[in-house]
Amino acid sequence: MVVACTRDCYDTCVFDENYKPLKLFPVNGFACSRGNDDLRRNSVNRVREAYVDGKEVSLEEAMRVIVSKVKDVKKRDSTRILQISYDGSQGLLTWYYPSRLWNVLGASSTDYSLCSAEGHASIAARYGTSFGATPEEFVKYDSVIFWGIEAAVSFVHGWTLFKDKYKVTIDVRKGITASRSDEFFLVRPGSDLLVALWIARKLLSKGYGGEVEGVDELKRTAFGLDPSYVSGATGLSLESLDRLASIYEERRPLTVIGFAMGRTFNGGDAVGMISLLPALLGMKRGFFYANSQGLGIDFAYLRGTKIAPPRKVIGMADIGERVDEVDFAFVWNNNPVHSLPNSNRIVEAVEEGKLFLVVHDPFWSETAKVANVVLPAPTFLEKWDVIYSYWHTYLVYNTPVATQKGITEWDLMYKLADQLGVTHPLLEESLEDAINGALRATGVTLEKLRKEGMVKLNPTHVYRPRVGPLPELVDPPKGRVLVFSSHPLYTNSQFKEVHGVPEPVALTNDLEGEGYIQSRYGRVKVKFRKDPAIPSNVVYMHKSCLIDLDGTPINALFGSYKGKYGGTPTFNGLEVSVYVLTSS
Ligand SMILES: Nc1nc2c(c(=O)[nH]1)N[C@H]1C(S)=C(S)[C@@H](COP(=O)(O)OP(=O)(O)OC[C@H]3O[C@@H](n4cnc5c(=O)[nH]c(N)nc54)[C@H](O)[C@@H]3O)O[C@H]1N2
Ligand SMILES: Nc1nc2c(c(=O)[nH]1)N[C@H]1C(S)=C(S)[C@@H](COP(=O)(O)OP(=O)(O)OC[C@H]3O[C@@H](n4cnc5c(=O)[nH]c(N)nc54)[C@H](O)[C@@H]3O)O[C@H]1N2
Ligand SMILES: [Mo]
Repeated sequence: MVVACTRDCYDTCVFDENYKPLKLFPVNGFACSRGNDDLRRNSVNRVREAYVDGKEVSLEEAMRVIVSKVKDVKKRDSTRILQISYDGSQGLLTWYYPSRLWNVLGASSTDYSLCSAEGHASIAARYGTSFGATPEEFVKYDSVIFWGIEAAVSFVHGWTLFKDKYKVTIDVRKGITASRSDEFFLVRPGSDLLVALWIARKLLSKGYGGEVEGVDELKRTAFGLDPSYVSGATGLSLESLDRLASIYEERRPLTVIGFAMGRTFNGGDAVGMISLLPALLGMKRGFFYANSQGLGIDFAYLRGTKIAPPRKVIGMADIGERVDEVDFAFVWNNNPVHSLPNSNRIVEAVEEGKLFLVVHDPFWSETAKVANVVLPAPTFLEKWDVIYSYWHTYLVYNTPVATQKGITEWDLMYKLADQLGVTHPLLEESLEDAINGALRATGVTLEKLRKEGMVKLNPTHVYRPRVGPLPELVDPPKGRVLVFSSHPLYTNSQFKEVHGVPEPVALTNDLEGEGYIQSRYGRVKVKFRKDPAIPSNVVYMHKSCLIDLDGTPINALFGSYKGKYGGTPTFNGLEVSVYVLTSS
């Protein structure tokens, strides 16, 4: 019997029934601070009852309100209903399966682009799939390049596997990963494509690249680069750029590409080009980005989108801007006020009575706090589910270890369907059949998972690398840009229960005191702290900072600017101006 930490994290740790981390590779008997905090967090800040307009009501009453609203909006235009979910829990039943109801109803859907779609799509354009190295393959390398990833914080188990190995970091600031690496290359934000192209040029000029289809076109782009432009734009001397190429040639490192890279300026092209570097050297799948899309799990089957495709898609980058197109939003497993661009517009639409917002969450998230209806959800410690990892290849049958509070996502879906009077084969398929249908290509059944607790998948992929779409050479941002990274104590907006609401602190190398960050979309008030390690062109914040000093979401700074491959909002590299109000 095992429990999986179902949160949005590379590691997806697995615990025994006493909630001790398994000694099994790659969990290796330890968890991060969040994994260690989970049991005590489980009883704090919980949504315990249902609420309508801030008043406690019975679940039945809350559902009556939802049903009447949905019927009303659906009569006019079902696409004015929007379902919003993301990766608060990585359970197949918690996250994916409940979409069926909204797809059957003809509601609008998001594009699930928030975190990593940009990189997935760009790598898939070169390899057919974004599936890269597995943990078992990580340990075969004796060196690693952490490219745009604060791995020592965001990917603790992956980082630990390289403890005694040669580590190189490429980042726009000297973070923990960079400080603990053998070599560090400080690049200008959004210039990674040029760095990667320079390395490619060096390797191509030495005759590498023969196995990669379309390499002649890449040569034209790479050999056409002006060395002084590349050096100026990236902030790296030609010696440093050449040094990186030699590291690739001599050490043949694994390249770990951060999700953060897909959210940078021109990040899609950068991720694609970086992922190709090992292929130029003939290293088969010598990169890692995220393996979720190559496990063989049929997520579309779970969501029912093959049979009932969403009638309309509003990209996650665009929801704030297009909030006028929505009258009713149903949110679960996501905290949009924290995480979506332009989220202040979502809050305003609710406050103005233009948007009716329903949130199903175990905790009082920032979004639950402003919602019209709030419903209590069990945490992953309180319900069974099937969990996958985007790094290792174990599928886990999660067994509850605490008494259930609230209503599961699937029971809520069945009840709402029943009260709405909708019937559809997608809503009649049993949970077991839905899981087995989604796992068909993996050869694993729910029965086997239940019996064994966890089962290792062995996905196979054809390896035929190609250059794919040629990258666009655009100038990186020139001014100060905003950059985010993971906080060691929080996962996105989670863990305020243990550590409090993170202060809106922004690090720069010169400012101290309260002041504003201003972008072309909005303005937020923060506390500036001086940190000499931050380059003068960077404003750095933890991505768990949610709300500014005046109560405005930090994401008021963002608009619908997004990547061209997967539509991921560009959270890193937005040009901002900063100014201090009072000195302290
Ligand atoms: N502790 C903890 N772990 C987490 C999470 C968490 O919230 N807390 N979140 C999880 C989730 S949802 C995700 S997506 C992953 C994110 O994990 P990562 O991919 O590691 O992303 P970040 O931690 O956001 O930041 C990575 C680094 O990118 C750098 N960076 C920013 N812009 C650029 C650029 O233009 N070029 C280069 N080279 N570097 C740049 C930042 O300075 C930062 O050091 O981590 C997961 N793990
Ligand atoms: N400014 C800025 N914004 C960003 C980023 C950034 O770097 N900068 N990063 C982006 C990234 S990488 C990501 S992944 C997103 C993350 O954004 P979110 O998806 O909003 O992240 P989480 O805090 O993980 O929130 C998920 C919500 O799911 C709830 N939840 C957890 N378990 C369950 C469950 O079992 N059932 C239900 N119903 N709910 C559950 C949690 O309580 C929480 O309220 O934010 C993005 N937004
Ligand atoms: Mo993410």
